[in-house]
Amino acid sequence: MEIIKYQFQHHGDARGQLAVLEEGKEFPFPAKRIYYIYGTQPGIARGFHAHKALDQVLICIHGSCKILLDNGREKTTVELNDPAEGLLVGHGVWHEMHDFTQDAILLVLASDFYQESDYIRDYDTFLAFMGVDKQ
Ligand code: T46
Repeated sequence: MEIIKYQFQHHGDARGQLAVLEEGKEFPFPAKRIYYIYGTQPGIARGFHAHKALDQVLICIHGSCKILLDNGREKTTVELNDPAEGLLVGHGVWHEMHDFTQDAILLVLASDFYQESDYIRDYDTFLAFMGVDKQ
């Protein structure tokens, strides 16, 4: 499946680094909501759902973690470990986040406000939503 990543503007100098994300340039939608996941306990995986309409860009701004992406037909895993890089997790993609380092901070830009009704938390329901026959 296609992996879409964004490289952010990266302004480094002798003082350190500064990354910039501008809507329409480094990410594709107005971010109505921003949240972040941190303090993830060892061995814990999160996610295990897809969104019906929500698009998101995931940025691991500290530490690292892995993101499993699954469109119902293909699966792939992407490691995030660069604070100047974002991963698009579009709607209709089942995703699981795992292998968080203890210092990991996963920042998420979301295209809409939180709505539990936008979540598909059951894998068979996800396959049906995507029109994929269960193997
Ligand atoms: C996603 C992945 C990448 C809210 O009340 N508002 C919010 O904006 C969010 C994101 C969560 N919550 C509540 C809902 C649950 O009671 O926070 C609790 C934990 O959420 P959840 O179990 O869905 O967390 P993850 O890490 O499994 O998933 C989160 C996002 O919810 C989800 O949209 O795509 O990160």
